[in-house]
Amino acid sequence: MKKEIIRLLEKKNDFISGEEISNHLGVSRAAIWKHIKSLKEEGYEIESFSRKGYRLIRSPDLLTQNEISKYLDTSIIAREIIHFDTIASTNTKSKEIADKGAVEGSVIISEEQSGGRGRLGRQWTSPKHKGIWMSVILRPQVNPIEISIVTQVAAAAVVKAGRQMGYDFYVKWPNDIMMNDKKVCGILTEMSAELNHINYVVIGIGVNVNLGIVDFPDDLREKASSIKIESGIQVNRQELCAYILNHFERLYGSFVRDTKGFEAIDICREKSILIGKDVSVIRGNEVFDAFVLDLNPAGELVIRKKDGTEERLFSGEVSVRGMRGYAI
Ligand code: BT5
Repeated sequence: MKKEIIRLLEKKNDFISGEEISNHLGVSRAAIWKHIKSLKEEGYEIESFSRKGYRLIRSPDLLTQNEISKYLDTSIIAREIIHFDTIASTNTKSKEIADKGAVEGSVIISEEQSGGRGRLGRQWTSPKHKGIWMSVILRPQVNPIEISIVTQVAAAAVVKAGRQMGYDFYVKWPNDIMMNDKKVCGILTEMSAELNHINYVVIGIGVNVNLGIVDFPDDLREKASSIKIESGIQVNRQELCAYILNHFERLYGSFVRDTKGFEAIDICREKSILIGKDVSVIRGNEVFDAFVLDLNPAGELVIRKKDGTEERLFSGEVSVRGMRGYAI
């Protein structure tokens, strides 16, 4: 109901009487008043005068279902959006609710994470209202060994969403999105599976949207950045968030159909910052230098080692560093 009220207020763009709203939506004026009160508590600025009715002055910059759905064009992904003001980690929360049976496509978003996570127990800085910290719950009927491609599907969705808004993103295999050689987004894929059956997959996407330099801890300032810092423009988080989900639904749909994810891999290859570069590969305790030849259709990084042998790297197992710095 609140969503419908917001839509009416937006459409009118002027005062609209309580009577008109109640006629439109078929509920009492008292009920409308209650919903308006609750919207105000959520941060909507709504003027109300007894004879004129209500007028929307400003919607809050929040990643709620009400706000994101204006830009959404999906049928499965984000059919349910659960929004938090603050939470430890959207991936952890997603796993909790997926264990209890949450439907495929459920999206968990938080304005802030107090314990945001990267891979291998690393931390993810997630300050309030500055980024997109979200996770998507998936239940793909594919073999668990195919699933690492989903990270590339998410990366390609972020690249396409960025392109739609005029930003040029690059991919640092397997899970970083870069702007001007700095990390502006990270992806964390986690899975619960049996030997040959997936219970669920959680894809966590963290995008540094409107963070300023001071929002990053000192040790990250060299290698991390935000879209706002790199472009000089305050970015509409709601729009970017919805576009990522829109593109993700299409690319994920085609991955589930053929388990190949060709379009996503093509995008990651086209926008790869590693192909054709010398890198340092970190695999467990082993560190070695290599030259990156390609990203193959299975989403594996094809490298040539110093002794001339070629190897394919699976995303779960390695980190890749540039020779001069984090990126290249
Ligand atoms: C990642 O791990 O890049 C995956 C990050 C996924 C974050 C999302 S937010 C929503 C969802 N909920 C979660 O709890 N997580 C996901 P990795 O490749 O391991 O990179 C982690 C490293 O990136 C850290 O050790 C830092 O060096 C660096 N880092 C931390 N916060 C960052 C930030 N905001 N931007 C860029 N780099 C960051």
